[in-house]
Amino acid sequence: TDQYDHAQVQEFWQYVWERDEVAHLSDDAVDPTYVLGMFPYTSGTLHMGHVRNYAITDAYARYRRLQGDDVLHPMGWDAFGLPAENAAYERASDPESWTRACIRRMREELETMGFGYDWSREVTTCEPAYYRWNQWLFKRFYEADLVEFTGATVNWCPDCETVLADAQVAVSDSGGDDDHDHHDETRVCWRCETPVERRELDQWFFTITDYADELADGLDELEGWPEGVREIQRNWIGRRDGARLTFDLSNASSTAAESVDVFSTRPETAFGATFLAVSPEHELATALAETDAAVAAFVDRTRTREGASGHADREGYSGSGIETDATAVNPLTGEELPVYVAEYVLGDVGTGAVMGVPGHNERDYEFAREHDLSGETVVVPAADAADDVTSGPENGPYTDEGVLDLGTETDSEYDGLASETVREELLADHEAIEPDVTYRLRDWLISRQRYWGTPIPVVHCEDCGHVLVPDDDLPVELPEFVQTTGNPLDAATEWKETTCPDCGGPAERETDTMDTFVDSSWYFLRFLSPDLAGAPFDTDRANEWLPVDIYVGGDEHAILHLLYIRFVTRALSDLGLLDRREPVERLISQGTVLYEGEKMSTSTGNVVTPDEYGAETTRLFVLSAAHPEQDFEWTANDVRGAYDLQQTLYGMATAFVDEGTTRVERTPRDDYLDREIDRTIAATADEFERLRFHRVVTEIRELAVLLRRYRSFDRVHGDTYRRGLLTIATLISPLAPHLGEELWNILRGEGLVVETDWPSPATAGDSPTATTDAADTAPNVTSATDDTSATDDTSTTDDTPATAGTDADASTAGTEIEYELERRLVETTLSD
Ligand code: ANZ
Ligand code: ZN
Repeated sequence: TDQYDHAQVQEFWQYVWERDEVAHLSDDAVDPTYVLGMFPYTSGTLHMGHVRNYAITDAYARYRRLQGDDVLHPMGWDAFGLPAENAAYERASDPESWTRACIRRMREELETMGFGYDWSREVTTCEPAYYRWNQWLFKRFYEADLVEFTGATVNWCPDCETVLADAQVAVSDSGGDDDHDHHDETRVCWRCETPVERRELDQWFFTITDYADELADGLDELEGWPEGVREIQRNWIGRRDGARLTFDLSNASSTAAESVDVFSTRPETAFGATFLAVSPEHELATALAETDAAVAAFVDRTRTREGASGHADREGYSGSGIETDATAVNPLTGEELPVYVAEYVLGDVGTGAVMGVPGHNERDYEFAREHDLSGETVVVPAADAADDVTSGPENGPYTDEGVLDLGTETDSEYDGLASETVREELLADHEAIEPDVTYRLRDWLISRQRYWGTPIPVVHCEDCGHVLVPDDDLPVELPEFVQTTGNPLDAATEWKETTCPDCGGPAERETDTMDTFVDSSWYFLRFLSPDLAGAPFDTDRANEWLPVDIYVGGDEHAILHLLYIRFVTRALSDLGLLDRREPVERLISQGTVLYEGEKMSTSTGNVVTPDEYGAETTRLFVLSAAHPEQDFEWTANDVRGAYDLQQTLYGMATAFVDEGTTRVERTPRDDYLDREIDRTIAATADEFERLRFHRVVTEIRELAVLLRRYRSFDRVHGDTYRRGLLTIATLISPLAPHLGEELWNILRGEGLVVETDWPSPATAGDSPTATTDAADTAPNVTSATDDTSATDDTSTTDDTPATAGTDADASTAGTEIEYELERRLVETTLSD
């Protein structure tokens, strides 16, 4: 029969595309369009999120090729990471073989889907030829002062004697100590369930905070990025403009320190400060603990708490704190304030100390309540300023701007002024108050005490300290994997023991490996010159080929990955290796594919394998279901609809070629149809540009309906009808490339649709969009859908009474207006 055999069609065209290297991009290409999907982590199988992601980039890449662009559309593997190591332990194998097997399987799956990648540019991050450049970049960053080696708190299992990643820490709610410091869950080792400790270890960092301002400011210019992503990044960087206030310690005899600095965004509220609090990590806490046993005990207990450092949750509030015997002098009022060590003050935010303003700050208010401290309201809403009520914050803090209201006892030049004005004047006038900025962003901790990652190219020499491995000795390759409780690199004695590149004495290799986000922070550059031996990428080519014109990926990468590629691009630019400072022009954050309301993923187990209707149906469906940025529900019915569309189009092409008795003389209908084809061509170009693939499909369905209608009136004019079908073949080819080729082949018998050009209008000069406006086409969508999915070849139209009845008259009458009326009549009938 005339069924479209998707399995056979897919296999055949994939073979032809590979043979003809249709997705290959020559190195001489001039400023190609760079289309990139976030490369997958090598987990072993593609899930629906990947399929959607890569269907989007492939559709756009193929569209740009039709438009005559050279297109860079590469693919690679994010191949290092903990899961490979875990899998190796589970299967008593090694991370490399596991990863290789995953890559083989996933590449096969990508090929089955017909995604058109330039595989000659494939990049795999676990290969020494790739990760040597991580090491090289680490060295350049080190030389540029962008690397730091400093203490950080890590999870430590005392039984396994190893550092644990956050993901390896499980939470058990048994055995919690129900004391007042709110820790009633125990964090345990994933393997042996021993309670996890926190340890301070020296770790490697990239000092991304050097670029905090630039990374925040740059967001304003990223017009091709979704505002949501920009806002998330802005919050993550968390720039806060404020002030640093110096509080003198009045009984300094008890400590070495003479003053404490605090950071505040509202320095004018210092008029209402009633206490001062420092974090358990603060040097004042350390000094006070030396002479005060109660403070010492408190500091000990809280220092290793969650949130003490790094990116741990900062939102949680704990009211625990302890009063010390120190007192501080309020620089604005001269009042003596009690000094607390408090858990809610974070060691790595601002100065690690706060002035407590219960009248205007939520957390200070909570703390004051728990510790019986008074509060004072010093800023009031402008409307209340006249009333002479200066009460404490009984009803909670007033956190907005307002007017300074110090009551009758205090006499100040600022009283009655707007809080913003007071702030500005204090910053300008007061010597204990200086402008200051803080950020939420922390430096990027790149150390991992793990095997399956890039070795950090450093040796530790007793005499020379840290010595970088010379460029000529890169890459520092991973030793063979051994199964052990701790970091296998620690156990690899032969590998670890080395000589110092400086003095030739005995030295030890660094056993930390790099965070895998380092691998993915510059991979888009490696695609430009994947085999280059002397440098990570070709600078001239990068300057010509960048930015990535369109980057598509899931929103789980909206923060770190996208921040890191922006940081690394800037750092490379400052190293003179790149002109650009922003890597990505247009970012698409794809929506989620839902299945019965839940996210469809490998981990939830509800991945639909595309076997039944073929890979192409999956592509066509995910692209036609919704705009790339929207979520949509996977339903069998809609999948079936995508499948039927393919069958219908295939049926139309074969029927035309098989029976094709055609007419030679043109009628006004042919003019009309030509104009409709032109309109469709123009409209779909616009939709492709905006990635509205679902509207492209709608346009194609409508054109198909029109063609069938045209065919039902009379014998078709061969050229017109063929042109219509060929247009459909071309327009659908970015979405359903196998079908596109098949239709093309049936109708033309030669050439490839991937190598053709975007169709040109038959009616040059006419405004192609003039014939039908949007309001006119909108109602057709349903009828078009119903029509094409309910029938499988053109003969069915003969059964439609309205068509049969008008057929004879229409062929002779044939003015355009009549035709238009007929069309609407038919469509009305169909939509009933
Ligand atoms: C006094 C004050 C009064 C504050 C007021 C705010 C409002 P946000 O609020 O997110 O912009 N802060 C400063 N250092 C801190 C630390 N190490 N740990 C915990 N909190 C800290 O962040 C700025 C505010 O966070 C600062 O301004 C400070 O409280 C608090 F009406 O100072 B503020
Ligand atoms: Zn040495």
